[in-house]
Amino acid sequence: VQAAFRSNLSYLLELIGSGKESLIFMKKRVRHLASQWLLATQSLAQKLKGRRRDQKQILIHIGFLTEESGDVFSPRVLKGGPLGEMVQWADILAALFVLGHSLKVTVSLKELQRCRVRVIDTFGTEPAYNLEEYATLHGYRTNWGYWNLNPKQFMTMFPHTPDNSFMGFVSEELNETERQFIKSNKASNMAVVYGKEASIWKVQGKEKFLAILNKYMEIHGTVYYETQRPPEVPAFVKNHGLLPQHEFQQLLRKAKLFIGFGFPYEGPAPLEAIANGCVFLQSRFNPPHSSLNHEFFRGKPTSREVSSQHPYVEDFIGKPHVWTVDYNNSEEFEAAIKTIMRSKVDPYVPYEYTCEGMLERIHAYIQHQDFCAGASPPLPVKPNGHAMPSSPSLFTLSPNATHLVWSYNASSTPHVWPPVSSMQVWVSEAGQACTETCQEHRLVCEPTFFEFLNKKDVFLQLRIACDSAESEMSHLYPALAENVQECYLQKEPLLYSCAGYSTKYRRLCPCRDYRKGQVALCRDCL
Ligand code: U2F
Repeated sequence: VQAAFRSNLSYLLELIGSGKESLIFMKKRVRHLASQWLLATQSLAQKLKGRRRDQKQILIHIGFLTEESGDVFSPRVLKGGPLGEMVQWADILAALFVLGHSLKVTVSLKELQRCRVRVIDTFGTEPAYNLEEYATLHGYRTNWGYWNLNPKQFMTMFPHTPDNSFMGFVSEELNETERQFIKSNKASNMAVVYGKEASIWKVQGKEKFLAILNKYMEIHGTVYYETQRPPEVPAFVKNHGLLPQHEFQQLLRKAKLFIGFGFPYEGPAPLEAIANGCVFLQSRFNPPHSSLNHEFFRGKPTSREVSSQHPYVEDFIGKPHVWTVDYNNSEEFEAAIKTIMRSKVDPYVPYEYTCEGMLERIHAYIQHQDFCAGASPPLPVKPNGHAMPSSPSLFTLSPNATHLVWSYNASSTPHVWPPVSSMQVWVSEAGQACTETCQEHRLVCEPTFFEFLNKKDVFLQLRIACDSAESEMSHLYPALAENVQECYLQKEPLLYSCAGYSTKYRRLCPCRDYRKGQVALCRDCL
């Protein structure tokens, strides 16, 4: 059956059901964003020009909200608890629905049937933690890992590691009237603090940096309270209490600055602040936080090092919208405040966080990702239909001997997605992850392509001399150990990893290009 775009969201609201604060929050959000979803649907329809799309039967099981899992979220929705996940779930539901798929939503384990899964996984699962046998043997066993899935089946909130699929959510875009309103109504001396739960305000050194901020700006908060001001929130802060999402966003429209205290990590609020014309100020983490040194990340199936409260906005957006400074350095902090107050900053939403961007991405995943075809993608096929053996002619060597470019175009490899035409191979430095290596070349690591590099021939083409080329299980392979001239191939496709690094190895990295503002998709990926 072909999927037909939908132009009315009311049936989705019925599907979501009711009875829990979490579901009520999600429905409000869907209703509020309905017109943006419909506009985005029209744009995507135009872009795809009537191309055939299959309608899928999709069961959305919101495991965190089931009674069986204890449903810790719902009772905290109105009390300052996490809302980020519900923001994302609401947006996923809306996107799948307007794309025209046939949905069923469940919040009870009893209704969960066997199905082909995609897992919504906020912080991501790296391959070393995913493969049970390997995780157990090498100390990567954690609370959430070892599901033995294709790592691309995990879908994250931000593009954390390219080993997983980036799902994301939406940040509301402003129309021209709203932009004009913001221009004339911004109060250059108004700051809003990021933190709806009192515990977030228990941060070391707060007195010092808040005193500096208070010299220049009027400080507002949206901290949940029952009867009186929480003791953690100083008296000079104007606390509005926890606001409904829409009112919180109205507050951001007036404010100049949105300031983070270091927690929560990687939530939606900084993107909303930037979308409403605020500057986001956050603290740099030195050393970075990770599952090795911070309680919040302990037990999460990732070794990712978090360099600030929100590395995505730090790396993908940056100044003038985002300032990442050392809060213990009073001069640096004060100078930032002064510059921010004087700066003119327009509202901004990265394309991948607009309704259209999210719709485009989910459409591409649904049409092209295939986790049933087996771990190995089919061999590239020549225009005449013959499968090509792995031969040196597959790559052309660039002048730089650590770099190979795939020399066939997309039409010669019709079954591989992303198309292999977007691939470039780079060799990492020792101690460097492929994620970084690709980034250095303005590319992104694409684990689907590891299959094409995991060959002795490729080392040859890179003019790397190998005394031996063993095939073993390691999330670092394919790689080479330079001083001993040993090369290593990967034995277990589930262990292909963009995120892995070790000072012992230089890794072979499959990189690809990406669309401006849409890192999940290569140029020819739609
Ligand atoms: C993140 O969860 P949070 O829910 O704490 O993330 P936030 O960025 O604080 O906010 C989520 C939403 O809360 C809304 C705001 C955001 O969309 O519009 N809100 C509101 O409705 N009223 C208010 O007064 C203030 C904000 C993250 F998303 C989770 O994945 C993590 O588990 C969690 C911990 O790191 O952080």
